[in-house]
Amino acid sequence: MDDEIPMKPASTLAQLEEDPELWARAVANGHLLAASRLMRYLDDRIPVAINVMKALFHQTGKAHIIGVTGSPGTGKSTLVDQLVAEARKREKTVGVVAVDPSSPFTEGAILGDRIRMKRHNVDPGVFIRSLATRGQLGGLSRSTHDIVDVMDAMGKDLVIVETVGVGQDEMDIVKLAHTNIIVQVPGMGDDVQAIKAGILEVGDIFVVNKSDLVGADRAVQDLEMMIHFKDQSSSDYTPPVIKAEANTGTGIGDLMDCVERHGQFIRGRNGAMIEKSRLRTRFQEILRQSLFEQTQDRLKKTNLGKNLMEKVENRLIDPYSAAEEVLSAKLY
Ligand SMILES: Nc1nc2c(ncn2[C@@H]2O[C@H](COP(=O)(O)OP(=O)(O)O)[C@@H](O)[C@H]2O)c(=O)[nH]1
Ligand SMILES: [Mg+2]
Repeated sequence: MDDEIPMKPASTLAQLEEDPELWARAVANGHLLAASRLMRYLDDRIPVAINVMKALFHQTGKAHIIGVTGSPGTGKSTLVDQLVAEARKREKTVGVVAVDPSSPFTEGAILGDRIRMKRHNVDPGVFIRSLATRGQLGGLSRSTHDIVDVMDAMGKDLVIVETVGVGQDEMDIVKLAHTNIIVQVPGMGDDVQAIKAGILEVGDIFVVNKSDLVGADRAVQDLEMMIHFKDQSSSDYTPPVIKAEANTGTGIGDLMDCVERHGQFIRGRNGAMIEKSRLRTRFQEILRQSLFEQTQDRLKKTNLGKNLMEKVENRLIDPYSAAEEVLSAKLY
């Protein structure tokens, strides 16, 4: 086969950097080094990575993308670890992306996740990637999706994204998953309130994890009631509520059944619409990020940004006019 990649890693990788098409093919063929290096380059914003993404685009769109969202400590990582094991039992390959930008212990959390998921590290059917997000203004969502696309292109059947459901970025991530699992734990009345404010709208499956704790049944009832009262006239899908104990694996089979059922549901008459909306979001977020970066770039190259900032601080100019001045300045 002429698209077979030579096995000597060093020369192969050097070769790839000169040929984005070859690199993309190596990723699509499941070449692990090619994929990890691409992910690293995407993190570091190395331009050649974008060319590889362009070449990879037509290999994407096959994976079932699953978001796992919930507050820190609800047991998302433990649950994802179990889901991976369950998916492997069902002979599916899996990619995992762990994102936790809000935690001050991000490094530690990620390390913990790595250790927890270590048992999957030797399994070639599983690819795990943690995203440490160091102040990437507005870019979290884009990088996450780049990574998801790479795993999709690698041919993973499922790509699971673990994220904390708080900020705008995370809501963007939620928009990009086919199936959103929202994780709750018993006794979080306030969180149930927070759910009302938005997450209820995007949840396809709700999990009451730590159901060994007091109040699990009550939490299930509360959620079911809220789902029931939500306007469902436009949908023939009702999000299920599952009780689980991630640390023992209880309820995981049920959960995976629900994931598969939801996958079938969206592949039905809603499929094309959801796919279009995902691509629209992706395009908008790339555009937003590119414009932002381009503007930052322009500001750095001159003193304009600094000068305007000082003027705004001293009330010499209003912030709207300052922003307009940046956008209309001829900097090149
Ligand atoms: N009691 C109980 N503890 C759990 C359960 N699932 C996870 N945990 C524990 O909850 C803690 C946080 O789990 P983790 O998966 O890191 O949560 P994350 O921050 O949402 O990813 C860990 O100590 C887990 O062992 C469960 O079903 N019951
Ligand atoms: Mg976690």
